Amino acid sequence: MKITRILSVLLATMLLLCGVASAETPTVSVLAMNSWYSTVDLSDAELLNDIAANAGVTVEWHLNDPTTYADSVSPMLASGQDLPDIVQLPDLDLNMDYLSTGMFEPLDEHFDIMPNYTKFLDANPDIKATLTAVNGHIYYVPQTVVTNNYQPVMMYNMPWIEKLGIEPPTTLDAFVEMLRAFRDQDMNGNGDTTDEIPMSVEAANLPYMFGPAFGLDLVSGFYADDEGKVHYAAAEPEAYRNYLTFLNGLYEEGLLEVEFASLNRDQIVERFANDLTGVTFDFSWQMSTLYSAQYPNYDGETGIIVGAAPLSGDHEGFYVGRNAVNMIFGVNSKAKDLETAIKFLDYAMGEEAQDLYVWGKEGLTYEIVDGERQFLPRTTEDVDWFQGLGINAPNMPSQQSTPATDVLLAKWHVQNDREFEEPYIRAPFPVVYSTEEESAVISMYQVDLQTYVDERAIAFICGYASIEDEFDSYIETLKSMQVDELIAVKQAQYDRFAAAKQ
Ligand SMILES: [Ca+2]
Repeated sequence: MKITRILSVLLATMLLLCGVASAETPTVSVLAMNSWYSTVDLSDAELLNDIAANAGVTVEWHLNDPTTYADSVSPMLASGQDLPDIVQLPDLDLNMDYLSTGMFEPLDEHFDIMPNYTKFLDANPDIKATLTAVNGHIYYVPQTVVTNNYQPVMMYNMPWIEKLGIEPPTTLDAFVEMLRAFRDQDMNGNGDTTDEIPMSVEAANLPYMFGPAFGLDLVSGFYADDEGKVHYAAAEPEAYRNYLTFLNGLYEEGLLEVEFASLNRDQIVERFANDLTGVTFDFSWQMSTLYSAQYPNYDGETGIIVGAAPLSGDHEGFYVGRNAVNMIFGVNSKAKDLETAIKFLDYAMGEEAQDLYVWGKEGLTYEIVDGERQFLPRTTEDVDWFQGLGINAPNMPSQQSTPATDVLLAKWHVQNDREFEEPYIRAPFPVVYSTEEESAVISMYQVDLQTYVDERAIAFICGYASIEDEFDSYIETLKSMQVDELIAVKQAQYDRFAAAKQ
C-alpha cells in the first residue's frame, strides 16, 4: 500500500513537472513565406527548430506559398484581425500603409531587450536609415541580401580577347575598338568572318553597362551627386544626351545589333554555346555557372567568359549595387506576449542564429577543411533536403552571406569578384519611406515618366528619333511631366535618409 502511494505521488509529481515544463515554453506564432522550392515545407525545419529551441520558444508557423504571398497576406493585413505575433510583410511598406495603422509595434521602444538587433543597426547605418520611418520610429526587422558582391558586371569572351592580344578594355574608346575587331575578324575560327556578333546584352542591362561612364546611375533613376543634390539621370541635359549619342553610334556601326531591344538571356546562352559572341553584361553569378559552362573545354579552373572592371568615359566607371533590405518582419502590437515575440525576433537576428541560417551545422551541412568551412556534398546533391533544413531561411530575418556564396562558386570566379567587381560597386539610390504627400506625387507621375523615358531611349538609340533635333523637346516634355516635382520628393527623402544615418 505504502509503495503504491509513493509511486502514485511520484507519478503525479512527474506529470505536474511535465505540465509545468511545457507551460513554461511560450509559443510565438509567425506568418511568413514558405520555401521557394515547391517540394519543400519549412514548418518543421531542423535549423529553424534549433533556433526556436535556443531562443526558448515553440514557433507556430503559418507559412504561405511565396509566389502568391502578397495576395494571401494583404487581405489579412487590411483587416488587421487575428494576426499572428510576428508577420513577414508582403512588401517593404514604403508608403507606410501598415505601420501608420499602429498594427505593428515600434521596436525602438523595446531596444533595451533587443541587443542583437541594436548591434546590427549600429553596424549597418544605411539599413538603419532605410528602416527609420518618417516619425523617427523603427518598426521592422530586415532580411538582407549581399549588396557589394556578385552584382551585374561586364563579361568578356577571354579566348577572343587573347586572340586580339589585348587586355580587357577599361575605357569606352578601347571597348569600341575591340567590338570593331570582333565584328570584322573570324574570332571563332570557323573560316567565316561574318558570323560573329560583337556584343549580346539584354536592353535592360544597357543602363547598368554604360550609364556610369557618363556619370549616370540610370539603374536607380535618381542619384545624389557629391554635394547631396538629387538628379534624375534621364533628364540630365548633357550627360544623358552623350549616353544616347554613344549608344546610337554603336547601333549605327552594327556593334549593337538591330534586334537588341528584344534579346533575352536564353538567346545569349545559345550564342555562347556556339561561340558567336564576345561580350555580355549580366549578374556575375552567370559567368561561371551559365556562360563559361557552355564551352566544352571549360574545366572549372580558368574562366572563359570572365568579368572585368567597369568602363570609364568622361567619368570614372562604377557598378551599381543594390539595396540590402529584401523583406521585413513586424511584431503585432496586439500580441498576447509582446516581450516573448520581440525577444525571439531579436534572437533570430543574432550571430548564433545567423550562423545556422547561412551554414547549418558542422557534420550535417559543412566540414572544416584547412581551417575553412566547406559545404558537404549532400548540400548540392540533395537540394530538397538542404533547403528543407531552413538554410538561408526565406521565412526568417536571415542575412545572405558572401563567404557562404563563395564556397559554391569556382575559385577563379571568387577572385574575379574581389578584383574586378567588389571594388567598383557604388550604392544605389537609397530606399526611403514616403510620406502620404510624397507617395501621391510618386504614384501620379513616376510610371508615366519612366514609360516615356524608356520609349524615347529606344527611339534615340535606333535613330527613329534624331538626338540632334528632338532631344531638347524630350527634356521639355519631361518637365511638363513634372520631373522637377519628383526630384523634389526624392531630394526630401534623400535628406531624411542622410539625417537618419547620423
Ligand atoms: Ca567566324
